[in-house]
Amino acid sequence: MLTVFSSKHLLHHGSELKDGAITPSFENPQRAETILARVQSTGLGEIIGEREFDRSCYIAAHSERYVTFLENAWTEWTATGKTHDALPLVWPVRDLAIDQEPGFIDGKLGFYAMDAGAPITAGTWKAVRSSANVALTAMETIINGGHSAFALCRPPGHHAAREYMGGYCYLNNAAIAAERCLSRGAKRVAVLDVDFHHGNGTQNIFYDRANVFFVSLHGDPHVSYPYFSGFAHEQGIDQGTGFTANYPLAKGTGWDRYREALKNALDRIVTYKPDFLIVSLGVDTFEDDPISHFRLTSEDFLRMGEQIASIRTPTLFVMEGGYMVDEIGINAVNTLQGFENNP
Ligand code: Q9C
Ligand code: ZN
Repeated sequence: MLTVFSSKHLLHHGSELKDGAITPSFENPQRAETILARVQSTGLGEIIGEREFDRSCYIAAHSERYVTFLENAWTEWTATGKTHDALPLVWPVRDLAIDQEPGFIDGKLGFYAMDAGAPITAGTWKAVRSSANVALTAMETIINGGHSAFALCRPPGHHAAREYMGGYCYLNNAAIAAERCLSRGAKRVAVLDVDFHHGNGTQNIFYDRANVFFVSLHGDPHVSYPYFSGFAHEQGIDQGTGFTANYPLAKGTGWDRYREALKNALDRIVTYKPDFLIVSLGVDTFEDDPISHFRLTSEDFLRMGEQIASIRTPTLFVMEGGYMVDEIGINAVNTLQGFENNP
């Protein structure tokens, strides 16, 4: 399988607000480097760099003003004399005014963020743009006839909505790739999100759409981040009704229960008859993940890949989460090898 990767991800390394303290982010550069090393050592396939894409490709999935905010945020932040990472500190919840963009960076950060888990640093925008370009480059090879590809994206994207960042995510790489398929002639695209956390951003972008079927398996939001999204009753709205499917799973879910939910999700995707499948591949469902609580083993990721391959649809894998760095390469590449080995 072809891998697309950009060293520009190294430009992004920041902090997050966790358990009441500012600490180095679990989402660190070593994650992508470890996956890359495993792709190389297993001989998964060719590795290529990313192409440049026009900013209009990002605006297919995000608002123009949000992309402008991301481009300028570091400059506006440092113009106030600050030198450390930017994190938001106030959010427009419920009845507060959301009718206009604030005129100052502190207000903008809260306006365009769902949490304090997506720091803006000096290199963030360059890394974020390269991550989206990695997804677009890999998608392009499938649109042009390839059967599968791996977009080794970092930072991840699935928590990023049309107009906000959060959960380590800025641009929604999977959603941007899905929009690209549609603009290149696809009629229907399915996005299968197997990251431990609900892909609230992808759901938000496609919630009222029938041409993108979004399906997510994740930790029950009653007790798991992002808490405010991913319940089973969220199934889409207007024309999109029935084209979002959520499978919240209990703490401690292991392969037996996961496999059943995945089978059900894949059956629904087959019924939908998508031209392309995009997998938001988070491996934070791993038993030793430091911030999640499912119990999949490294072996289980092989089976997950086999099961995804069984629906015989051109498939783009987009890297999302996974924080047990020691095993992240094994788990991500096991999924891809499982997919390739399916007879
Ligand atoms: N105690 C992704 O996997 N922090 N983002 C949760 C739980 C945010 C995860 C803390 C986790 C975001 C792409
Ligand atoms: Zn995750």
